[in-house]
Amino acid sequence: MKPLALLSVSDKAGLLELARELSTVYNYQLISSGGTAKALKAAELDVTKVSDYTGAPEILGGRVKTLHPRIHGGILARLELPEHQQDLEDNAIQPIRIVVVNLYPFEATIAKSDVTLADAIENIDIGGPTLIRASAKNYQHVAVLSSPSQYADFLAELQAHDGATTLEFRQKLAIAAFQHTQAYDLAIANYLNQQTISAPIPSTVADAEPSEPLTSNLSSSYTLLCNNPKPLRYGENPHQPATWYQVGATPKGWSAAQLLQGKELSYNNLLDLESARRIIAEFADDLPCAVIVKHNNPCGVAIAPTIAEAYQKAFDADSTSAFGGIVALNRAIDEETAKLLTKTFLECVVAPACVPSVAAILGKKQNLRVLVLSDLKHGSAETVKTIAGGMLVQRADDEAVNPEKWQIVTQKQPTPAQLKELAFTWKVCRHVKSNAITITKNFTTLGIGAGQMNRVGSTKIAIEQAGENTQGACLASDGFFPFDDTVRTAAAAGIVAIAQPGGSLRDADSIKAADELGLVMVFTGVRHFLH
Ligand code: 93A
Repeated sequence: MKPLALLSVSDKAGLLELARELSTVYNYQLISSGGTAKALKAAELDVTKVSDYTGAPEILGGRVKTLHPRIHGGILARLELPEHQQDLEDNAIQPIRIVVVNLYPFEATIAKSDVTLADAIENIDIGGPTLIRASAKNYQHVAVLSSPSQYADFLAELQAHDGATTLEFRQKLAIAAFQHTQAYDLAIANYLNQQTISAPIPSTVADAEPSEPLTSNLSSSYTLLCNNPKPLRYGENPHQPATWYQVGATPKGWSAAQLLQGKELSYNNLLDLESARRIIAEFADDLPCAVIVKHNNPCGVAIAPTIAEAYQKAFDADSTSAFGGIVALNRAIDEETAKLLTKTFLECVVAPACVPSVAAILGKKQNLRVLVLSDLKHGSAETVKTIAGGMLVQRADDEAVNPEKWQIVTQKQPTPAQLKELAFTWKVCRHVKSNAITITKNFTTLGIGAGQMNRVGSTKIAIEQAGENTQGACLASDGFFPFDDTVRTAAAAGIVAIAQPGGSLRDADSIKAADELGLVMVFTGVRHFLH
């Protein structure tokens, strides 16, 4: 008796070539579901219909085609076991050792603009994944092909091993098979989940189209991460549809935060909140600290004996930029702070808790979004960005700052107070977009230069923002100084101590300039580019 190879494919690309070779070169008996059998017959290949082999017709309009013990028994049998052999014999089952399946095109179906829920449901393949998973489970004996892209390698493998496959090869096919069925099921789950979400809130911006959740456009590599899609009003701009996904099965981070009052969170709110959270996380266990973020960069950060004072200092650091800002606090919002928060227009405030009596005070600013996030410290372990045809994943830059490892490179040594200030300015600086320069005094930011294409440019912006206050202040730079110009510009403005990574070919020039001008400089040995 010829060995059986089962073929049941929706995408018939490459099918005939593969089937012909299996049948004529390797002497397999082909067995196929209705449509596949028809295609093979039309090409004059010798094929048995599954329904003829099982004696069970395809029923329910094709919903049951291959779900039969004579098929699954043939796939799952372990021929080395006498009891399996016996079962096959008793039930007139022939072993099936090659299975070629590709699934109903669910993702292509839901991508169609006029798709109905009924169409989508009918394109949920049940028998196909069952064939794939059964074959993959029994990879010790069965080779399973779940995509036409595997056919060429498979034929090469047969040719290289006299019509057989190696265990290693079959194991790789099994891994690919389980990855494939997992992604397939996730696409179904995401789609069905989307069907239960209420329509996005209509935009008040005249030209904004209501957002469509992006699930159907996401490649399977993203859908693997995504849960609970929540349509956002729009993305960075009104013409950009956007969706907020939870990563993982359990709500964590912003997915677990409580919105106590205010409008729905926007895409930009979430990005700014996350930037603010990353900075406040640096000071989570510190004295009371307040952070104000605008467009993903801090415009004010301060530490003070009370949270109200810290907020006021952060606000005064750059009150122009603080308008419309996002505030993060490392202490509960108390009444005094609540009163200060309502004095100006802010988009959001987040704190680890909220004193109950502040509800009435904050309630006066109905549009202010007030969030409680009990764990401000922990973010994602990785960051993800997309590029054409791919995505970049890296470990988050979240290692704790350790001044004990810093190297003092100038003749002048920092005082203990200066060292503390340098640690503060450095912790803020690492969260400013590159090229980043921060100038701080008394644990308060005075000037921040962000996102400039050259470092001196950032320094000048920070100095200008700080104004007269730079006398005696500390400065941090996220990257090393390629020349001594930043040291000279800083010294001229009255800066007394600098923290920078070091590591430039011309470090000696910067150190010489700092010594000449009587500055303290430390090398942190760590660079903190942020793009
Ligand atoms: O409707 S199903 O879920 N029920 C089944 O028993 C079954 N068996 C195979 N879909 C089933 N298939 C799928 O049919 C395969 O995954 C493949 O995509 C398709 C091939 O059908 P045909 O050979 O009739 O074109």
